[in-house]
Amino acid sequence: MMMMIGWGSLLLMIMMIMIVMVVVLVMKENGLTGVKYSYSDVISKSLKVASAFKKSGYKPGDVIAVFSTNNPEYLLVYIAAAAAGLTTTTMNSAYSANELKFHLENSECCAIITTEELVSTVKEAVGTSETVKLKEIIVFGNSHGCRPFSTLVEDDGTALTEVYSGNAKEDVLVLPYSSGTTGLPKGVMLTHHNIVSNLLQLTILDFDTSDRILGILPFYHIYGMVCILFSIITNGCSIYTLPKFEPEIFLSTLSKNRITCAHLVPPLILFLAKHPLVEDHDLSAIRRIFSGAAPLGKELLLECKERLGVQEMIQGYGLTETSPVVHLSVPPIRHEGSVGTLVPNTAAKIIDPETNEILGPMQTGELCIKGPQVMKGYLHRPEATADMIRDGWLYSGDLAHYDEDGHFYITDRLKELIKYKGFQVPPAELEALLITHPDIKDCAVIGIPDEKAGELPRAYVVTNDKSTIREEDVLNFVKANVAPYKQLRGGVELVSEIPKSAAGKILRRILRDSYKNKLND
Ligand code: 4UW
Repeated sequence: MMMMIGWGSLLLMIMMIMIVMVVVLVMKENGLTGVKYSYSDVISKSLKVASAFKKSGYKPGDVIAVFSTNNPEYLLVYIAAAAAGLTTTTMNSAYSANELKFHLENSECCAIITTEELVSTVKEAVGTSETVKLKEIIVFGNSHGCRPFSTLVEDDGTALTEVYSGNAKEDVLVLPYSSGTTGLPKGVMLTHHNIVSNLLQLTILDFDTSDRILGILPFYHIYGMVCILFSIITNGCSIYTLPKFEPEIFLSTLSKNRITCAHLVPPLILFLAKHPLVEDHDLSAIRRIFSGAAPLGKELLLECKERLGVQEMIQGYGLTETSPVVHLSVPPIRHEGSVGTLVPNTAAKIIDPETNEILGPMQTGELCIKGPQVMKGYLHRPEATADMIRDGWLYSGDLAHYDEDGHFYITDRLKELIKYKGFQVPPAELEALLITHPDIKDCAVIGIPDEKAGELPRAYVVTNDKSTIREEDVLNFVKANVAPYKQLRGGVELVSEIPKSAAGKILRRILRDSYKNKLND
């Protein structure tokens, strides 16, 4: 049985391990800042920030946003918000002002915490919106007209008389966004119960307080948020944060700090397996590498394992909607291409997507999931929630099979989602943007395979009769409006019509097959 505990109980767990140092390191453009917090620092500072939130008038259920690259203070915000009963929503730090505006409006957040570099994007997003009702912009550092985060950390703590402990199964702890199986990004309501359950499910992995973890994957995405940042709390490890990937800094952080566990995505594993720079660094302290968010081929996994001499290459599978972990290839690992077995207290079934019939071992179908980590639902989207969770089962939109030993293999995606380097690129979002172009009358976006990035977004565009726009114009139009990771790196093709079903649904499979055929010609 999963216990009904909330974040308050987690804080108590931190207190128990607070003698252990959490060493955090942040790098800025010009080198290391070397900021360090111990666990006791994290608790005392978080509670002060929570008190400051209370003094600002934020009440349980209010939403605050973090729009930032990785830094150690991220953890303070998450814990402070939880202690004050607030919900934290997060978004990609590469968002354009338009993308940010949608997120701020949709999540109805009352405050945003951002970096000096991103303040102008926030101001642009707020400035063009009548519905964004931010009470304040808080900044890590200093920026004109914004409240420095340091003033919250310096609060006297008096307004927080007790750590919030509401209803663990109802209260939303975090609100990351995901497009799910279809459509635009939606707020994924993950309760205290969801997150704490998943952290407890993750304790099947033996971490040690002497483990040193790399925090390079973004803390705004569910993988970095839960599997990396929150899980250090349950494990008592140290974390070394990095705001972005730069080959030399990435490698020297791994080697100088004798990192023992690195949570990565397939493109970073490809880098470690192939890049010549790797030879110049001593990575012998790494005992464990995690991979998730996108498929990792067996050959690449073995190549990286062999080159680095890593004992364990662990794959994890899950979705934002499942907090995220559903499967883990827990050591000893016998099936290298697999995402492993189900984590405790979780059930799965594979069904035929056409008939809903439950399939047996080695039969491929849609993976459905049940467990305490399954989201409460999508914010303000009951119909999208009902579409994804039916009879208590979450329909993942992924195609998978399992073998006789209960090891699962993710083989394809049924849903329309594209993943560029593990980041979500919802085709519906790009299609909605493309159709606003005066020369475009119809369009469709699909993902095409790419060795380095996993997938690249590619657009098929039908132009108006008198239009003279070319592929390049479409590329530039998209480039000007979206975050860099959503650009049409897979190209643009001008076509005379978009294949659609009788009900008007885009037949993406036909476009994918036609792209494959073209390659083979
Ligand atoms: N293999 C193939 C995989 C895999 C995968 C995810 O952006 P989201 O919503 O969420 C994530 C979650 C990442 C994650 C989960 C559990 C875990 O242990 C871990 O680290 C070790 C990371 O990215 O995207 C969800 C979609 O991403 C694909 C799949 O299509 C899923 O529906 N996906 N993990 N190992 N595909």
